[in-house]
Amino acid sequence: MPATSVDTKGITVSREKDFSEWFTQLIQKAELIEYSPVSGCYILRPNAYHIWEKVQQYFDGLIKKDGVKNAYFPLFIPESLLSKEEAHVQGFAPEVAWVEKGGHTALGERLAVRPTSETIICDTYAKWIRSYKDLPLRLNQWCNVVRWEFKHCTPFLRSREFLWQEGHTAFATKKEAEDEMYRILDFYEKVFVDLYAVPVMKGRKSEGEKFAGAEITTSVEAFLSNGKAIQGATSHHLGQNFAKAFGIQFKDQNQKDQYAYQNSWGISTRSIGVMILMHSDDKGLVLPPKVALTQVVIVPILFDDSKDKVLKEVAILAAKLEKKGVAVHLDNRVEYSPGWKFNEWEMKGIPIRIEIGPKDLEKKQAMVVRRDTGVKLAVPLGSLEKEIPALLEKIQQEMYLKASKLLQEGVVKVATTKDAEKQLALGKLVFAPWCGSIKCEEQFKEKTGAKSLNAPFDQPKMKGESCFYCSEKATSWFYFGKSY
Ligand code: 86X
Repeated sequence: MPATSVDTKGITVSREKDFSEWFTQLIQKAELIEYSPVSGCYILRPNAYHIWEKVQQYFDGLIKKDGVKNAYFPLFIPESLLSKEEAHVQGFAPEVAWVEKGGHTALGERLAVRPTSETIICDTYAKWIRSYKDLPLRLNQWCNVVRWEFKHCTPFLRSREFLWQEGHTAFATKKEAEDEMYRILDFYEKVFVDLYAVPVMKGRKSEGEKFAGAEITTSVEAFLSNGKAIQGATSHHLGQNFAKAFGIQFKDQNQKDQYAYQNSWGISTRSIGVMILMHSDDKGLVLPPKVALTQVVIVPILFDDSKDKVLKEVAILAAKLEKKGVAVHLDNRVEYSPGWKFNEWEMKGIPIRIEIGPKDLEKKQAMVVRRDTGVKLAVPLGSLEKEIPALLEKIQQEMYLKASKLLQEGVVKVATTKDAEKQLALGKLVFAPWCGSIKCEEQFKEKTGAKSLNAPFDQPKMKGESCFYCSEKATSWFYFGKSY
């Protein structure tokens, strides 16, 4: 019997008891991920790839409206190019994957499989940028990147190949560049809030946590119910660091040579992992309606004597909902029991399930069940067309509100290391005044396993607070937490 087949059985551990095993089972049983023969490389199945396509459409629309254009740069980067900017390669070198041969013939120069494309793009920009009239130059690419991780890999969260977009831009002035960095960060926040229903902490990274090639790194970070924070996307201001290394110079209006100011920014398929971890439960995936490939599943309750009537009615309903722009799936399979189907669609995170049987038809109603809350209510058949799109909106909003509450309740202001340790042990994030020194951050991490996440842009007014760790004068309030 299919009802007992292994691959469709529920998740066998609870989220609370074994978070990592729960996640591993969930992503396979919800048919998001299939494992591949290469360790650390995963197959994104249609349920997962659809989410990425939604992010692509949405973010691509935002940046294009802002004036960014898409392009594509090669996958292979010559070693000489990759080594050009010291700070850039430093620390990353062990993760680079290399192509050394074509067939049986050794290449004259090794080629890196792109881990990120600053070098090849800056090399190109140096040829294109001559005058202030060539600026700003703002390109983005949607592509895959490879980083040969040696730590344990996890689908979405840490994989050796992943998909992302990388934006690379050049400006005549620092001000324009910095403004863009913040605008793009706002777009990332919109992806998390509007699509993923995930609230984020938006802010500036510490000196220790920023990208070494950048002057300022900004990020959005999410907070999960296991007490851990996770970075969602980053937007960097590179200053003139790369322009100097790659000779990106232009003549300004006074015919004076200047180095361009640059940014780079990215969001990856890791963000899908953040969304899954944020919302899902012991029954499986919970999808925000905005990213669900199937938003509504209709499960007819079939008996021999009323089968035809019920099937006719659900087909009419499915067509009506589709016309309203709802992504509907009609589960007409006769080989599976309704209960079995309910479990399957719950596992897959479908936001709404509609059940219709002969008794419902008599009462001219359907049972509507929300995946996020489990709440079940009877809705008159005639109202479904109007009620279902409204309910999808409501689910999207309430998933966001629930996650916001978790974040709000998860952040605690602290003044001392002792306070911070106590709160972290309780699974909280801490918000603390900090002097900003790398030494404090390192020692605190040693002690607690928590690092700085970011400093929000709208800071509480400083009233001469001292650093929560070393008691020197604090320079800004930072979020700290255990993180992925
Ligand atoms: C840093 C910086 C930046 C564009 C982003 O964060 C968003 C999109 N790039 C990426 N970074 C590296 O520069 C890097 C370089 C090498 Cl050589 C590597 F093997 C791994 C890397 N990882 C991150």
